[in-house]
Amino acid sequence: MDDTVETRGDERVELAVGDSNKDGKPDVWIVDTDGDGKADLFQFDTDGDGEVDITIVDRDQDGKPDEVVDGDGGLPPTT
Ligand SMILES: [Ca+2]
Ligand SMILES: [Ca+2]
Ligand SMILES: [Ca+2]
Repeated sequence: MDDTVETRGDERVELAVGDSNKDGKPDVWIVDTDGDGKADLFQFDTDGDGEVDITIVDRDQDGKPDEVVDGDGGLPPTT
């Protein structure tokens, strides 16, 4: 599966990066892809191996997921 999930834009502005399991490695990424300052891409590393396991896209930024895919959706984190 190497299709890149469709997002609002091609940017990757990481609004917040979290470490929910406190192992020192990021596992939650909240991202703005179109530069409007609002989050529209959410990624989670649920097993702590550093690779994204779930990607959620909120294309209309209404707070409700529009697409949920396994893996990083072709959009790996930069951090
Ligand atoms: Ca972590
Ligand atoms: Ca946005
Ligand atoms: Ca993982």
